[in-house]
Amino acid sequence: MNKLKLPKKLNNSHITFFAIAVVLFWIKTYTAYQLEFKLGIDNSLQKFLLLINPLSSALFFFGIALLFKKRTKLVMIIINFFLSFLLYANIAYYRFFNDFITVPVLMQTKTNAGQLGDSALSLMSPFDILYFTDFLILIALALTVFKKVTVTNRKSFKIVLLFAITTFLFNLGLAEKDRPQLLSRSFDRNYLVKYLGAYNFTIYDAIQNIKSSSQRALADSSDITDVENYRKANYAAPNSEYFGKAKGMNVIYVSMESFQTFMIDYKLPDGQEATPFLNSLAHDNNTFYFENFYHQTGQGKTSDAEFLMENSLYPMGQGAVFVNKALNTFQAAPAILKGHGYNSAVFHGNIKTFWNRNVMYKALGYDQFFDSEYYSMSDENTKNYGMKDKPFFKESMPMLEGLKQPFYTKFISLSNHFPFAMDPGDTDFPAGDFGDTVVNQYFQSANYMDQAFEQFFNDLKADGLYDNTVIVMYGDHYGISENHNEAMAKVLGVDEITPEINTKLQRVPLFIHVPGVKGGVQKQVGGEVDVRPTVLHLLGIDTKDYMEFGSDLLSKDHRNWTLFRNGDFVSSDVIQIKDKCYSSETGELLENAESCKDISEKVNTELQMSDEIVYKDLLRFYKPEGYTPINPDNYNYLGPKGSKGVKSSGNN
Ligand code: GP9
Ligand code: MN
Repeated sequence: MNKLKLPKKLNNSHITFFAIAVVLFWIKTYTAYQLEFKLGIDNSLQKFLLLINPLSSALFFFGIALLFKKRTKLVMIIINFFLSFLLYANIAYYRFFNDFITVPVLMQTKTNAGQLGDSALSLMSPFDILYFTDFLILIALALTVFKKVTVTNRKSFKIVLLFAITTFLFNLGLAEKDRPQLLSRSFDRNYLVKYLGAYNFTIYDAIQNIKSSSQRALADSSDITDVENYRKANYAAPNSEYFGKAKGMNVIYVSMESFQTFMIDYKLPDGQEATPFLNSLAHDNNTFYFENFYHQTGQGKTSDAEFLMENSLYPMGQGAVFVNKALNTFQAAPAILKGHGYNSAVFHGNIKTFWNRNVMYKALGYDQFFDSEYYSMSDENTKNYGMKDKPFFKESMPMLEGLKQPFYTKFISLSNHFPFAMDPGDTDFPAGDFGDTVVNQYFQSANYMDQAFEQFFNDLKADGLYDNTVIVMYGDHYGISENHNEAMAKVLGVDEITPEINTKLQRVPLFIHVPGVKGGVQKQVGGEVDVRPTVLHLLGIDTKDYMEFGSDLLSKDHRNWTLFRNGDFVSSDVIQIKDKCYSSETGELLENAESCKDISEKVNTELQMSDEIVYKDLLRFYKPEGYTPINPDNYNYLGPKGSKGVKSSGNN
């Protein structure tokens, strides 16, 4: 080895040592990405980003070593060791959990050590030592050819740092181009790693956790008192006509991806209805169909809708509760119902890490999570993020039938997602003709979803579950954004989309089908936050002791207004948009904004209180009467094959 000689100029340069460290590390990380992780790369920009993302990390971290005057090589080797160790830890963890290590995972060492158990060794192979090759090469070089190199200066550090930052910003810029709001929405760890790399992901994750835990640390039990008082003063008592009418029945929630109310009973110019099945459901005798029901989601989209429905709390103004607050204490519907003998499960044909669901569902108390691993994710069966609705519901049936009853389940449909393009052969329904591809395709895509729901209902009838199951179906959030308002004006046959019409376009359908109970079209104004008390009251569970902001839609005291996450709101009389007050009926601007003032104050109070609960994790200080807290650590979602030496999913 000593004979190995580099040209003198290079040999004397710490920069050469640095460059070797960077290149080796870059190659290694990229190889690991290719061999170990399923990142779902689907275009050439993503391929390129994956290739360059280890570079900015390598430049930055190894660049730190250049700050050290004397022990540059040693520091570089130590840094390499830590980064290699982090990469390898992620590799081993991913082999088992199909997920990346996060700060909370590290903090839950008890659970994770238990989960890894005996399997830890079987996840490693002697060849894994290759993931430390660069580390070993650096040591060898430092002891031989670079033995005498000591010179360094801070100027080189500055240049390297500048280069690292430029590479990182270039990387981030391209990533944001491909996936807007990558950092603020932070929907999936796989995405962050794919776009920014495993090391940058760890830094991002650490910053998020520091922010979160400092807010939490400052809170104490007295912070919940105000919320309790507000809650008592605003509680809408159950309607005796409906309370307990569905007691002991199974519950199925269906999240209808991007589905908006304007579609119900809508006829295209040629007279065709895109959603004949849902239209008939809206007029079904045993269905409560809420036509003035609004989504209240923020950046967390589908996951925010799930959060609202199951916790009756509001989502965060920025980011997603599912991602940023998944370690909080919640008293969610599945956990409440567990105390009433229910078994719970979620069905969703997408990877489990999306929206951090595999972590959040434990905090919500879901016994099982049937994610993409349980479905045949063939090219034919999938689109956008995952399973198309028809094969999704079909393949879910045996899993649903296998559940212990009574069950509380949630099916998250997926194929009616932006941009709503259909695969050839999946539809013979004509596209709309409104001069906007997205809007035109929406009709075809919604029609496909409608057929999938019909097939699901038929299957439920065929296997006998239908008559003993409450089915709650809700549109999760808008599908067609304001960018398409020109076409939407044509769809609705109006000259322009006014602020009032735009607000009403935020309506999403809510159906609650209760066997044996007379329903009907419901006019009251409500939002996703109201669903939990409505459904729990139907099941005979009074929610008065739970910290929630919803108001039972069937209660005689239902408040008849609903708010949006940005502070706007709608009631049966008024609509407030950006501090302006309009009449709900005519849409005209009301000069005397007094009519909006009362509700406006409540809206601000509620959003603020809900944020307090979420940001400060206040439910950890509160135990509702008769509620048995669940422990998220007792839940595991290990996929269809399960694993040796690991507890099976669920129960305490
Ligand atoms: C992905 C699905 C869709 O799993 O929930 O996500 P969205 O973009 O609608 O939040
Ligand atoms: Mn969605």
